[in-house]
Amino acid sequence: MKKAIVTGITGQDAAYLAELLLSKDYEVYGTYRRTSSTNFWRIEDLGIEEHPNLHLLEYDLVDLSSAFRIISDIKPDEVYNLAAQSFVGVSFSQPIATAQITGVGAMNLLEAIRTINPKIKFYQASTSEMFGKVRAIPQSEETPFHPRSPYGVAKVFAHWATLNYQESYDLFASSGILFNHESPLRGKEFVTRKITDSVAKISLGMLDVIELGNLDAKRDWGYAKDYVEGMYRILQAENPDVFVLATGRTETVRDFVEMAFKAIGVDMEWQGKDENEIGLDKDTSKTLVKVNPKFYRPAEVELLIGDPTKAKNILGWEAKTSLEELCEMMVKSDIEKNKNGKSY
Ligand code: NDP
Ligand code: GDR
Repeated sequence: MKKAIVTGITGQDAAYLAELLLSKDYEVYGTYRRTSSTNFWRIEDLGIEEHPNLHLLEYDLVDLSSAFRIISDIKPDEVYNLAAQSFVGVSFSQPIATAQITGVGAMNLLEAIRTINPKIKFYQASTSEMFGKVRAIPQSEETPFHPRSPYGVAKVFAHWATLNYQESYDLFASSGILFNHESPLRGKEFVTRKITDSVAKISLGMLDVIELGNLDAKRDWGYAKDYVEGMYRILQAENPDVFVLATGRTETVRDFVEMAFKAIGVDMEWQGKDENEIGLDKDTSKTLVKVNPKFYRPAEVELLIGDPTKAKNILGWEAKTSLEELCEMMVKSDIEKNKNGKSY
């Protein structure tokens, strides 16, 4: 039975990846950090929290000694480093913590692996945020990086650390450059889930208006469950490498809002510009969306669209779920969660 450590088990991707690895008969060690109230709702939602092959381990990414301990105690075949301070907005207010967790945290694990057993395979959760300022459309493995946030900067460090350890110590250390991927398990601080949860609340009469930041930002959004399959395939490939996982389609935040309202049968129209822009119900003229500059970022990533050709050719991986299907799935799930008073 193969053993995998998946860091960040309380997060979206680790929950789906753990589910996938369990279905492939792995022994999965999911790591969480100690907080005053632990939060396992995602693995509970997936019904895997009591799976006999899922073990929960306390681990903080910034603690090098713990990295050595978990690698030597568990003796894993594969390590998927999915834990991070992953919210771009917060990285502007907590840049140093983000650098330590999201950047140095990855190197702690690499150090432990190369010292204890360089045969352990390592996956680093890299991100399209490393591309930042648009240098090419679409963005591929060859596109230069220009991060636009402390989060992006920290992820570039972790990405290059992964490649450096691969080249220097011959580790099977790979990096997946994943574009935005969402799901009903997405955190509510991220824009898609904020929108679908708010639309659900509006449809249930629990909220009047959604306040958002930059409506013009364009993202390449896919379904998280499709993407964890790609992570798994990256570590089963013949050689360690870098792969972009994306859908190849980009839409604005405004488009996603329209799609989410469509899922509850509401057609929208837009009036005004920039911070005065509002979104209205076409039939009733009721205001549904307002812009609040408090959600703007000091530097924005305007346009992301990925080129997943390499992943398709080498891994046989493709995003399967359309944005419309994903958005509808999230709105429906949020309506159910809000109805049951269980809106995490
Ligand atoms: P989430 O924010 O849902 O999960 C992040 C996880 O990291 C949580 O379990 C969190 O724990 C944990 N964590 C945070 N700080 C620490 C720490 N100091 N020590 C240990 N664990 C910590 O992220 P996603 O699941 O969406 O993303 C997974 C990874 O992929 C992240 O690294 C993210 O940056 C990256 N990524 C995500 C993309 C996406 O679109 N989702 C796209 C590209 C990359 P807690 O619950 O306690 O906060
Ligand atoms: P992102 O995701 O920064 O791409 O990082 P997020 O959903 O936070 O923002 C996407 C875009 O929407 C704009 N936006 C808003 N964002 C939030 N959160 N809240 C708002 O109210 C709002 N209004 C507009 C943002 O400005 C941005 O342009 C995610 C994270 O999962 C990262 O960890 C990951 O690396 C990248 O995706 C790929």
